[in-house]
Amino acid sequence: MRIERVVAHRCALPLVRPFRTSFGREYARDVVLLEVTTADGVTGWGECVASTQPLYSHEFNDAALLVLERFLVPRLLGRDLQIEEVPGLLAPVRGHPMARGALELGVLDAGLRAEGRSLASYLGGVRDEVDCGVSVGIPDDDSLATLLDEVSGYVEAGYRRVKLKIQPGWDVEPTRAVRERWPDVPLQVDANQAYTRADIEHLAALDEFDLLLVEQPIHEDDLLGHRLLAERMATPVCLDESVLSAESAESAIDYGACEIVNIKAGRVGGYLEARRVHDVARGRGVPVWCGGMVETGVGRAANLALASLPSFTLPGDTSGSDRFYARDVTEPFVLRDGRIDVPTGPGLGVTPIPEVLAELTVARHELT
Ligand code: SMG
Ligand code: MG
Repeated sequence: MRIERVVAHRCALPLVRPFRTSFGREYARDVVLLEVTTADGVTGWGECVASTQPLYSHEFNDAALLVLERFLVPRLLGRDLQIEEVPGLLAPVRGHPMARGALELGVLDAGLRAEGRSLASYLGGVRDEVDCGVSVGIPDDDSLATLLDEVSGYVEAGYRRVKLKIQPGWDVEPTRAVRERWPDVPLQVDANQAYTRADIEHLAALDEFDLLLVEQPIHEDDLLGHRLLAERMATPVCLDESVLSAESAESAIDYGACEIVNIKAGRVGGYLEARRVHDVARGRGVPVWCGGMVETGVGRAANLALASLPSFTLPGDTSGSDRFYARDVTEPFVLRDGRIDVPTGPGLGVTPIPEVLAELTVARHELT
């Protein structure tokens, strides 16, 4: 296939409620969608999962657009390529995995659409529906009542697992409150690096709540800290931000810093690298699950395809579109009995609805 044109649509999507984590609070999602067109006139879509500000990681959308336009898109433009060549062609550009992942996804979608093949089938999916979890932010008013009210809505909606965002001052108490109210709900917590090695004893207090895992409690560079925590805690330690490639997943697992892996394609540079992370974990008997970055239907479709691979044995942050959006850019993904169907159509199986995309778009950038 030959890539002829790449257009970035920068969209603003209001969230149904603010999403607050240990690193910030979002009221709306700033999303870059890439429209990739081939010389044969086939169009594919990719989503960049960075945000306006570099708070989850170093990436942010202004920088992603710049690196795409100046360094990434030119590496693919006008040449005959196979999907499998894309990571290698983009690899010389260091860092910026979310920008690389967005472009790779657009090319993947276009290539698979041309072949009439679904992303799940291409990646090696083995499930036609996936178990879904939901990520619950820190309430705006810091109140347990607000938290319980929100969780109650998700439990009633049928989610198969609940993840609570935690930070110092918002950890043991909210986890206890949720566990007491729902003794059987599969539960886990995510700190987004908010703790240090000095907090290991404090974090070990979470053991009493029978959690599936504790996600990225300590700084992403501190593998020793995570290993010490894993040795101290009965609850499995899961890494998110620390895992940037299949190689880093392998190091973290073999070092003893990571007993479960959260896989996000954007964090590792795309869905092909995400599959490599899955394969490394699988080879070591380490369970994985699909993380989320508050994606629109474009990225959500791809995550569902990824989550259909065999070692995704834990429910992912693959919630229904209505968890975040009253109106998504694609047809919404809807939870049914706590699960969502893996798209079966060619490529992503969904596309942005032109009128909705036009309404949500705040800027359009020709990247070619
Ligand atoms: O998409 O459901 C979702 C969000 C899941 O909690 C979630 N993601 O660290 O895992 C994580 C956070 C990062 C969100 S940054 C926008
Ligand atoms: Mg996380």
